[in-house]
Amino acid sequence: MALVSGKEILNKANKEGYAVGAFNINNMEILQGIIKGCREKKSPVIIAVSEGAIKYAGFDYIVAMVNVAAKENIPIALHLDHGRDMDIIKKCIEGGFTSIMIDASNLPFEENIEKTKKVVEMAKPFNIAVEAELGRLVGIEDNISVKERDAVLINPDEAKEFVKKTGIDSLAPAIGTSHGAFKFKGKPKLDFDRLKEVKEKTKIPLVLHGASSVIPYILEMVNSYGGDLKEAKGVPEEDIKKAISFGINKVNVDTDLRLSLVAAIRKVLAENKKEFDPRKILGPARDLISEVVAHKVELFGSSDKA
Ligand code: TD3
Ligand code: ZN
Repeated sequence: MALVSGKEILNKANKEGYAVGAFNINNMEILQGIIKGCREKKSPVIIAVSEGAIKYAGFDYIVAMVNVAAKENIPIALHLDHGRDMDIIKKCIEGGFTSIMIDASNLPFEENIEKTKKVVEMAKPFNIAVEAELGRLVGIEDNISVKERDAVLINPDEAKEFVKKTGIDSLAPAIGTSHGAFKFKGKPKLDFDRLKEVKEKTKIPLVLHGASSVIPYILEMVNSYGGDLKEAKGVPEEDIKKAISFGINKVNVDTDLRLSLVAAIRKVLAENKKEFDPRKILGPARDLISEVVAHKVELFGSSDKA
C-alpha cells in the first residue's frame, strides 16, 4: 500500500467512532516497533514527525523509512506534528507527507485563522489532511477556577467559527492535557464537557495532544534501573477512552514511546555490564515499543480497522 491521506484515516474513524494512534518517531527502531504493534492488531496508524525529528534524522531519511513501512498491508499516513515553520511545512507538503499539522495556537485568533488558511490552500491540490490547534496545552487540575480554565482552554464557539473559516480537516482542542512526562501535580482533570461541545459544534475529527499515560509498569522499570522520574504522571487510560467516546479520533503519543525505549535500554545495560552490541541494546527497546503500541491501539478501538 502507498501512504494514505490522513483525511481517509480520520474520516473513517470519525464515522465509526474510534481513534487512531499518532505515534512520534525519531529513528528506525521506534518506527519498526510502532509498525509491528499495528500490524499485529491490523490497525491503521499515523506516523508523526516533529520539526525537531526532521532536523535530527534528516528529511530524506524520514520519508524513505516511512515509505518502506508503507509496504505493509495496513493504512499508514505520514504526518508533520506541530508544524510552525512555513518552509518546513511547504517541504513536507511537496515531499510526500500525507497529513500536516499547522500549529499557530500561540498567535491571536484571527492570525491563527489566516496562517491556518494558507496551509489549507497549499495542501488542497495534494489531498493532504490539515490539522490545527486552538487553546493552550497546559495541564488542568482539580482546583482550577472557571475563569482560569476559560483563559487557556478552547472556546467551543470560536472552534465552530475557526473550522468554518479555515476549512481544516481536523482540530486539536486544548482540554487540559499537556506534553511530556509531568502533566499533572494533583489529580488529572480533562474538560470533557468542553470536548463534547466542541464536537457538537464542529463535527470534524478531533485530536488529543499530550495523551501519553506514563504507563505505571514502564515508569517503574525506568526508575528501578537507574532512572529518576519519580513524579511523572500522565493521562489515565480510562480518560483516554472517555475522550474517544466524546469524539476524539486521533490520539498523539510520544512520551510513552520515549519512556519505553529508555526503560528497555536501562534494563539491558544494568543487567549486562559488558554488553556493547547495539542490536542487543536497541532490539529489546523496539520490542517493548511494539508491545506498548499494540496495547494502545486496542484501547483506542482501531484494531481490525485496517
Ligand atoms: O504532539 N505530540 C507529540 C510531541 C510532544 C513532545 O513529547 C503529543 O501531543 C504527544 O504528547 P505526549 O508528550 O503526551 O506523548
Ligand atoms: Zn502535541
